[in-house]
Amino acid sequence: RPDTGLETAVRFPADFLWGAATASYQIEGAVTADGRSPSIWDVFSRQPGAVANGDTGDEACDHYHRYREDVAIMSSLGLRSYRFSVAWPRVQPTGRGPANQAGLDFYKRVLDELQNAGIEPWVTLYHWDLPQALEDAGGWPNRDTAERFAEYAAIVHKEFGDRVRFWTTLNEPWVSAMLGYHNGVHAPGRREPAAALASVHHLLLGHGLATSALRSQDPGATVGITLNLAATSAATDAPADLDAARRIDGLANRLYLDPLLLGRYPDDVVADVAALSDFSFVEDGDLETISAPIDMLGINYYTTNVVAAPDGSPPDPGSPHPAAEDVRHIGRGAPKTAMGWEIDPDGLYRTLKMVADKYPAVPLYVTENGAAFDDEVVDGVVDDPDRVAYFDSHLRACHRAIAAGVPLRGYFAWSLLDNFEWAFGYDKRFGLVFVDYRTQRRIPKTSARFYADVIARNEVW
Ligand code: PNW
Repeated sequence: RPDTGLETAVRFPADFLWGAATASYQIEGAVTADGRSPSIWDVFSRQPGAVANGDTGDEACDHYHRYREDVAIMSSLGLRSYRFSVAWPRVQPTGRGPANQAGLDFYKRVLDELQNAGIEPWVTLYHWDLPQALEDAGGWPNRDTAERFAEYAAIVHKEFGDRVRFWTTLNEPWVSAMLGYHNGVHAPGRREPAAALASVHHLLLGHGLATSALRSQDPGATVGITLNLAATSAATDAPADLDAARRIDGLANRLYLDPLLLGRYPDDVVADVAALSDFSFVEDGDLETISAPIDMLGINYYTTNVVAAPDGSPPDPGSPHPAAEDVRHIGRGAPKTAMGWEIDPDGLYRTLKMVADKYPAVPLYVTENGAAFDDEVVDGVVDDPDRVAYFDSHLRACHRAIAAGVPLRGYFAWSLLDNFEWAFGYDKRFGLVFVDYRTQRRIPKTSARFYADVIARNEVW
């Protein structure tokens, strides 16, 4: 990699957990194998116009059949940990009732392979593939889904609890609720703001109930949740801009952090959305359940928000922020990734610092961070200097946070493989490893070599 001579080497703590992450629907394929039933993504991706190019997860990276090769790639990169998700519809095809052993057996095979490779498994119980049968019964706006989730979590933990130390209940409840039920960009594609707010609560409740189920089965388990967080700032110090930042910070960050870590919903956010919901879905005891202590908090970080006050222009119909569709999203003018997301490594530092400063101490992990760029294979090689620079700068931000006292314990690159990037289909490539979807050939990118070197040296140099 180019030696600019401008940066100094930064060394990470000896026990820092280095990994990479994936999610079931994004990589597995084999959507009808061994008794798996449809998830909301199988159904949603078939709706015309829902996903770019009409792509679906039917084959994805065929990881269901190629997991051995994929674990071998993880070994070659020296990953210490691998974060993956379990597909609920493989384990409980209708979202309730007895476990489907054939579905569990797939993850058993993956865990065997990881164990042989000496790679620490990190299980996410829910990364958005809700059994369609539960959506048909009302989905996350329905309180019963939280109970069903806890039951499913207990099944998975009972089966794998002896071999898995790290458990994430939910990945990014903000995305599930707001993209799934408010702007409809993700499955199940509903545009019902009141239902989206009920989903927030039932997702968090599901997290709390699952956490307590896991603890009762193994008091020693390391249990937490992953949130996508983004430090949010105002375009100027004008009071109206500051208020816009307060609103978006409330909807994107505090609506999740406050109930989980402080045991209450933020009053200002509840007031902001009062015309949509009276929060009557909150029952006695729910906030105690939701705020039961966690052992770690996962943070997924991609970019930040810079916002300004409404200026009278029409509200954004695609906004993921209920009752804040009029807030203007202003860039900082920084270079963007292929997702159109501005690259702001300092934003990762600010996000970590915000959590550490404003909330009771909890070990933090960056459970996802990465970037899509327009990768190309040239002579069998995928050279991705932009992604190398992205990882380099964001890892330096992590190191600065640790030096400032933030209890950051590990980092997971998103993603191990190029994969099904939700509404963007296979167009957007986030992998350390390139996937040729015609042949399923895997080609580690330059960034994979870079990351392997970082792990081996335990430093960015
Ligand atoms: C995360 N947004 O999703 C997910 O956890 C991954 O599955 C996904 O592939 C990755 O980030 C890259 O997108 C997000 O609209 C999707 O702000 C959308 C948003 C944020 C995160």
